Amino acid sequence: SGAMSKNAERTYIMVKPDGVQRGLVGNIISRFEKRGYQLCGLKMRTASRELLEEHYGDLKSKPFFPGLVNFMMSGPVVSMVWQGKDVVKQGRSMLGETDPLKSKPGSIRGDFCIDMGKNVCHGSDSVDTANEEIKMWFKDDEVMDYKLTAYKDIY
Ligand code: RTP
Repeated sequence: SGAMSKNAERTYIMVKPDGVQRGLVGNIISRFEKRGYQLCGLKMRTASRELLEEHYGDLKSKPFFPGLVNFMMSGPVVSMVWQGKDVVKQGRSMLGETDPLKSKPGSIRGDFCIDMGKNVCHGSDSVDTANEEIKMWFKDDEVMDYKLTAYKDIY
């Protein structure tokens, strides 16, 4: 049961409006699938200001906050819940650094962007934050709980 709960870790990954505009949704989903993670939630919508101000609540005092919220409202985003071993940390590492200049080729940001303001994707920075963000962006019945039978030896 220790192993079960470890593999049940979940994170919130979001393709930002620039990633959607540039047709990167499929590539990003594919990276998580191929790595071995399980897709538990998936939806698209243009987020409200209220939701974005809650999501970026810890950045409210930053000078870039208004621009960040406006950019995030500029078009639809794709929200995802991914599940599996160490998925919060692994997800951050697959995304790359916030600053694309520090992002290594091979990461999503390292492969696809050069601008901090348009860095393609978001990933939760801790297990606690992940659980909060999943609650913000998904209703309970929009997050699936199912067994991956093809990987029954792993999961
Ligand atoms: P994210 O939440 O989007 O995954 O990004 P993060 O944790 O790596 O970085 P965070 O500090 O939470 O910043 C959130 C987003 O704000 C934009 N940003 N712009 N112009 C700037 O100095 C600046 N700093 C951050 C980025 O788009 C970042 O992803």
